[in-house]
Amino acid sequence: GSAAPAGFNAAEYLVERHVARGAGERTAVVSASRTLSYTELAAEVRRVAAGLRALGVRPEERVLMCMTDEVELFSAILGAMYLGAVAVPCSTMLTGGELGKLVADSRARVVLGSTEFADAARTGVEAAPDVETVVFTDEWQRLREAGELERPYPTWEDSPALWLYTSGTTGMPKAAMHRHADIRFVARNYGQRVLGITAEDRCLSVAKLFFAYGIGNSMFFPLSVGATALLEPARPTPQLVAQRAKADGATLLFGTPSFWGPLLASDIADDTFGSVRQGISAGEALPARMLHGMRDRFGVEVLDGIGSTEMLHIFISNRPGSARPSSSGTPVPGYEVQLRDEQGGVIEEVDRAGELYVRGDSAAIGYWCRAATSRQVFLGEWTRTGDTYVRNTDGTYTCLGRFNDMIKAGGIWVTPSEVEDRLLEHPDVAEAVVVGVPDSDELDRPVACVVPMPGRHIDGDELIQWCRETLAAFKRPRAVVELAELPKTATGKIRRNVLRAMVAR
Ligand code: 3SK
Repeated sequence: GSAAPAGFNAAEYLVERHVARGAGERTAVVSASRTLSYTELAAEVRRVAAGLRALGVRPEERVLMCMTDEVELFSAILGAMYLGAVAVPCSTMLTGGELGKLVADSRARVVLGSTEFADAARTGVEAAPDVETVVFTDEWQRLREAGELERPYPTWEDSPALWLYTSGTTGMPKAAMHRHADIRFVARNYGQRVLGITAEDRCLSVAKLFFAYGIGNSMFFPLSVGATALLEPARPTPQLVAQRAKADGATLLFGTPSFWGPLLASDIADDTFGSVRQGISAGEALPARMLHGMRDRFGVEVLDGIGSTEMLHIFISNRPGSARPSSSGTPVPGYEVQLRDEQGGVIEEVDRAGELYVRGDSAAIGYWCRAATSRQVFLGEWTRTGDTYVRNTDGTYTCLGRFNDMIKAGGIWVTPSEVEDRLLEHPDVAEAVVVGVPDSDELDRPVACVVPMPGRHIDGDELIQWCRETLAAFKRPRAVVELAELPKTATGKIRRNVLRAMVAR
């Protein structure tokens, strides 16, 4: 039989462990409004856990959050885990309708929201009959009044801790379900063994806590070693991030190519990032121009890596001191990767493209209530990434694009069919296909290719606005191309590759 499950609670590991070891006075988190020591954060986590329990939340139930990066979200995620419940931090970029689908899918009975998202949250909750209580940050005291939960719920390594919604090629986003042990695994293998994070580090992330990339950067890695998380609730413009990095002495700066590009185009002073010992990039492949620009102008080496929500964080990465342009690097300790051809055969040769598969102990246990999709993605110990990669002669891996039609815009997945469905609701549109078209930095942007209804013409700006009415802004097409017809195969399937090449010209 299998061994008895080992006890482990990620919130205790990330917060109370440091207090128990006498490091409670160290700074755990600096937000836009407050600074909390580990002792203070531990108390806050125990209070939120007690407050959630008083609202009737039971271990293993979901608590959904639509909140900005502030101390409240930090303690909500950790408080839910401390109670043995499941934290479900959701994107703050979604419309009320989009959020409602996630709330209903999760079957959360308690929703926590930042007051500024009250309208979206209220609309969302209307579509979710299971929700009993919504607490906004301006009534947070309600959550803190029930005293402190004395001790963490005795979760096991394999108990569910965190769900992160991710988009798919078709249909609704689905929740990748992560265990308590996954959090320790990514913190040890990427945070500690690749980045060499120590208690002296101060982490600043452009990606927010509701992204897998962001929660690792701003919570799991710093808290795993007693370091400091720098939280910023506002949109991460280059000016704001530069100001926070300088004022708060960031040592690790986590970004994406869609941040490095505007940063390099800005007039921000070259000595701004003097405290930063390492830059990190993920979300999209880092263009060589940005790697060189960040090093030559700001003196910051940016390590490119690839991760996924399904694996919780980065599993192929460059290494400090030897970042190689146009490469995601080599597997992170604890992970193995394979390239497979379309028949599933393992590719041994270098320079031959294949789909990237990864094996490692932080893989999600599946998608919530998506058995068929889970069986296609989580194949025993191996997880399919959907990315096309090659192995170079030096053993590093380079990304060539997607195996399917998904588009990564600004580092965030966009499901073409979701945007196409919206375009097709417009009375002027007969056919619509959305493809990812590379810009001058080779970063994909969604472009809508549209065939008008007979006798009609397409107004591109109006169609983009049409999409913005019901879809999150990051999903909108950045351009609209009118076509007389779409390229199709003999059986009527749209030839997306041909379309991509047509509109890229
Ligand atoms: O997009 C990535 O490369 C990534 C990195 C870390 C965690 C999650 C993701 C999707």
